[in-house]
Amino acid sequence: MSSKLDIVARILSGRGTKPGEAGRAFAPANIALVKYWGKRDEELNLPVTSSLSVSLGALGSEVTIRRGHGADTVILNGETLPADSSFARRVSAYLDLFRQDSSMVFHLDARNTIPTAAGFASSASGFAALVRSLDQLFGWDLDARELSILARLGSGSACRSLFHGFVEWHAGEAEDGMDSYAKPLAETWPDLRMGLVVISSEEKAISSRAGMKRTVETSPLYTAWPSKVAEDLPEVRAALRERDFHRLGRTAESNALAMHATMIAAWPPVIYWKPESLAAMKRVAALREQGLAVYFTMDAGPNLKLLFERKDEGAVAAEFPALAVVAPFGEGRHAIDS
Ligand code: 2P0
Repeated sequence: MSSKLDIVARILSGRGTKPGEAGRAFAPANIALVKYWGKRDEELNLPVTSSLSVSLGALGSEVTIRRGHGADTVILNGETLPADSSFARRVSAYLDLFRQDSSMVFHLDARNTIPTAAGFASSASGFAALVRSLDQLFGWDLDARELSILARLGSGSACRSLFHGFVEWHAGEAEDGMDSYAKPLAETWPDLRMGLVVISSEEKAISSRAGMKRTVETSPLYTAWPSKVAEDLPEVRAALRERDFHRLGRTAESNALAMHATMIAAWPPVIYWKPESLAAMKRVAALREQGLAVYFTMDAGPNLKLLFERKDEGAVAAEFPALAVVAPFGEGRHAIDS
């Protein structure tokens, strides 16, 4: 079995080893339309299934990394994190993969261009931006596949945040995961909109990492998940090719609900929904009954992400007054301005 260090050594062999002054990079956040839920290898973050996401354009993370002195420092949105905080520890453990000796320490400054309270922020854009900034700092000049694999070692969904637009993470089959990485799709959809319905911005009680592990280990419904993804991936690819919004929306919504069904059947159950989440889901269904083309997706949390098209933005926003609207392909306004 390969360790993270084995994979890093293989990818970096023959690459530059002399760090420069600094590295700085941006990576977008991403929202899955066909979800990643469950690993076949927890060390390497190798997924059971492929997944497909859309990146959120200018909304994501910007990371600057420099060589430091003494001990690693991690600044998030202008605040220095305590070294024993879970995020700082996770970043330092990841940086351990790249230290040439124990005296090599780093100073990392990460800024989210999405307000954390909006609930879109995730580790995905952070690890993707960190990998790109390390590539600059060390002058590795890695290709997209190698960058995506390194990002996956930090957080599975980070391998998709290397790219803009629609992105597919190919699960791969190799034990060492060298064939498990993300690639951008050619399709675009300038009129596609995503709206965030914030139900709660509190930190969740169960991390997605722990939630997916418990689901794989205990949920009797998990065996159905790979076949659900195998049906949904070609549906979403076809919907993107044909710009068929209803096909996209219903597949994404059904995929998210199937994922939540697997976790609800775990033991102890993994339930991220709040009563207000369910109320919002029912509102979306009622609006569809009235003829409005709106669907939702949900991740490992209580918030809903609405899918609709530009022409319906006014009608959807009227029903969800605090809606933060994102244009993943950059046209139109970004309603998120913290
Ligand atoms: C996704 N999620 O596809 C799914 C849907 C949450 C629900 O990817 O353990 O933070 O770092 O590989 O990537 C969240 O999981 O987990 C996630 P790790 P990650 O977006």
